[in-house]
Amino acid sequence: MRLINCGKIMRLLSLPLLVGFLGLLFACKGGQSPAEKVYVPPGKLDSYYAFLSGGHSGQIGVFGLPSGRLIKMIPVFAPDVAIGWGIDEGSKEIMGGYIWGDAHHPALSETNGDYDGRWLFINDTANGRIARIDLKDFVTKEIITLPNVGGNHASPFVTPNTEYLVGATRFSIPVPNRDVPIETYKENFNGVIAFVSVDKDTGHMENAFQILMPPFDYDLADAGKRVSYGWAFFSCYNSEEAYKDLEVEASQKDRDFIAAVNWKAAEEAIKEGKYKEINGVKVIDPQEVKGIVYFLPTPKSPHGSDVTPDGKYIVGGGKLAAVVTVHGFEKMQEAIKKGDFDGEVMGIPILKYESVRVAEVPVGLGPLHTQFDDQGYAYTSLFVDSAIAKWKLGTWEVVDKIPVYYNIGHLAAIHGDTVKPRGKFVLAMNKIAKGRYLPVGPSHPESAQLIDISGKKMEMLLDFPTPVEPHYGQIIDATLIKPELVYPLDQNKDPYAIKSADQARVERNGNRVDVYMIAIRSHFTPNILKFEEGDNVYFHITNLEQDVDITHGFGINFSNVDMQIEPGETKTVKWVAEKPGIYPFYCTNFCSALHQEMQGYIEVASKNSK
Ligand code: K7E
Ligand code: CUA
Repeated sequence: MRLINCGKIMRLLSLPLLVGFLGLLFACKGGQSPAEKVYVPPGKLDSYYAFLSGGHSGQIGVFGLPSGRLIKMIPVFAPDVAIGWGIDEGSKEIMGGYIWGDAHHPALSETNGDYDGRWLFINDTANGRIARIDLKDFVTKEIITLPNVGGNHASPFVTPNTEYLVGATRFSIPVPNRDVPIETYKENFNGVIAFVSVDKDTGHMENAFQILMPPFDYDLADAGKRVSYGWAFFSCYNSEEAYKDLEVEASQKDRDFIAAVNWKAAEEAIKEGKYKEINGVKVIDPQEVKGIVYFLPTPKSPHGSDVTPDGKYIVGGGKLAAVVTVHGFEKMQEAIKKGDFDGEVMGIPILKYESVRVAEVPVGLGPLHTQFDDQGYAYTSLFVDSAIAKWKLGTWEVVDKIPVYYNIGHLAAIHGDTVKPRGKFVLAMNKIAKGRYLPVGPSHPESAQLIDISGKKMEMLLDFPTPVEPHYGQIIDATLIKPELVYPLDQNKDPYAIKSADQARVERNGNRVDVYMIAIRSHFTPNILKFEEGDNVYFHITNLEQDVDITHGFGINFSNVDMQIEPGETKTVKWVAEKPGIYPFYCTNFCSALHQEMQGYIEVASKNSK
């Protein structure tokens, strides 16, 4: 007996089931989970490079996004014993005698206002420098000092065709630096805004010119773009000109400034010889040369200074305010034309606030930095609120807010400070990220958080730790970077390079000994070396490999010598034969099945043994 007609029931059910199943499939596809959005399967590559500054570690962290995987640390201002950065002669010279730096703001080179993937620059707040990393091999190639700049913090933001990198004083000092009483700060101290030119073929940096400024603390900067091309905008606090107890004394005024610099006009002034030379740099004094700098009043102790992708607006993050202030570039031009001034400082006109301000956007507490997407929205980090506010350009309304953990400093969107932001994600770089990871002692790892910005509401996707203190970061489409994977041996122009084992040799000149050595799987030639006590030995080692990722190391026992030599590369390292005895040396980078056999001996004979 059949109580139920199964066939009929199945027919009745099948249509709704099918619809339901398809619906579910569709919903899953459209609404990927956070895990799916950041998952990069084994063997697959990330879509973006994120370059995050390493703060006072003096390095740069390279992360893949969306996975958040740390790919590489690039040593810049600090030694790295694994690769010999700061140990071999070439990198020691680039580091210029310092072993630390405070790296805050990575800046990718730009062409027509968008990242071009050629170079990465970064400032050193501590010792007033800018470094250039070549993205062909991710190696620091050059470090330049900016004379007269005390604490180069507002740096090294690039102009739209990388004509210039900017720099500016955080800690005013006497210019030129000399011994004066600190109490004469107002009379004797100065800030400086610096422009460093970049050779468009080689990337080589030169101090182009500087502008003498009042002794304020210059904080962040951004170059004008599109309509505001030819200008650059520097936030500053401490217009009180305090030199002690800044926490209180530099927080008195309700408004400080964004300094608008017409760098095209400055170029003209330099051509006309309107400068004086201080410490070898051409310096323009705004008391003598007019029309170069203007002050835009900005509440309160502003931090970030960010220009919108269309170049029409300058956004000031009012650190001690609850708003970001938006200035209009056109309004600024009109106000300058009309002479709409409210006094001046050191010959620099202060524009009337009402004449330049377009909006005050009530984003929340402690606004610091602003980035942009491809849909006309801005994203502002809120340090005090520990949140990101999303707001609309043009209507100036806040449309969304998301908490971050905790105390966000900078944030970075994909190409988020260029003329062509790509949207998709914003990365929060949090300063005081308590308890986000397994505890490792009193100092908790800082944290970056990846947020999906493609929808109406921001969505938190991922947490990952960042080395030391991430200040700024920039995120670039990975297809724009095409690193070289080996150095072609036939193009190796190092004066100490040798191209085959039969050129290997030892040359003595007094107590200077030059060793021309090759490294190739799995031996060094020569590998038995005899020196005399007191010899200064220069090892010039060429890695003859042309296979990808076959790197050799060279480390000497009982010494500070270690370095890594990449395929096709020559490096020189100095070692002093201080004491008689036997010194093994070996390849420190695992390179082959016989890596462990890749070794040699140095014998140092005592002076009186002959
Ligand atoms: Cu940490 Cu750009 Cu030095 Cu802001 S800076 S937070
Ligand atoms: Cu060469 Cu290990």
